[in-house]
Amino acid sequence: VVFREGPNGQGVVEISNARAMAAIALQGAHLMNWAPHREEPVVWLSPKAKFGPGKAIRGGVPVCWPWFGPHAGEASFPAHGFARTQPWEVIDVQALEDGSNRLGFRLIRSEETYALWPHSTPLELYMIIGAALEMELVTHNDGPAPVILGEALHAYFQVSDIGRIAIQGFDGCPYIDRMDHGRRKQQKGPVIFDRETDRIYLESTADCVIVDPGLQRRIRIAKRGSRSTVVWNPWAAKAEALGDFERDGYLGMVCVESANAADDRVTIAPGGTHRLWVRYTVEPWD
Ligand code: TA6
Repeated sequence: VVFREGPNGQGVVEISNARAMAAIALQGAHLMNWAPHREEPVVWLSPKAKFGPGKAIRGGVPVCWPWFGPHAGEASFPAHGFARTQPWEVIDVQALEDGSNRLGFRLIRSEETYALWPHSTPLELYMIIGAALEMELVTHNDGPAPVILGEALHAYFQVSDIGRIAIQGFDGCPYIDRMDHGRRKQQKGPVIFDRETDRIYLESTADCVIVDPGLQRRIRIAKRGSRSTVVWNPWAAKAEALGDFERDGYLGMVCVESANAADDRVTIAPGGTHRLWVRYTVEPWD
């Protein structure tokens, strides 16, 4: 495990262990890439990702917290909350017996963040970096009143070609189609892509699998403590407008975000703790 200065002067933690390689920026405790050995990188990072204060890194696994999407009441507040653009500190580094590493991070709160979110809710993120990748986002409520939390691990996965993959695991799930005025629809069969896609799958607690014939691999996403899953690909025009995608970069990625993003936001009672846990594994192509 090596600590080095990153592209924006922020710290970066680099891990190279018996099972995998990874890099995490301290801005946002933002996992930027993860590659199990002998595998193509599983997590996608835009070659045009921008690194700077207040700017979310395009790719990896951004932490969306303590709200998802635009703020319900204040249009000036940052989309997807502030955790992903704030500094975090490392609170734990362990080498595990199976050759992987466990890292712990804590969000550093400030006047700026209390102005956006006036609650005492310490936030920690734990990762186990190995042949699988586990992440657990832990929110404590140290305040006197219940808090309502929106959140997502907004993971970008590398794929061979968005037009050739399918995502299994949502058959029959209701979803909000954000490309069709938020209309509620029902998924039939696997999710496939031929246009900008931005959906919140509700009541989606089962594993899902990204099936990628081009890379001959299946990426399994397991989760606990998350009731919705956001599936997103910006397609050409939106990717161009966002400005931190390479030309045609959208073809090589898909977001599958384990979330509590809609009417499944989480209420944490005073003294309570909420955990959102995910595990990403690559399955052989049989
Ligand atoms: O998760 C999907 C989404 O909410 C899209 O609507 C799009 O806004 C995407 O997140 C990226 O958001 P960002 O703030 O990271 O550019």
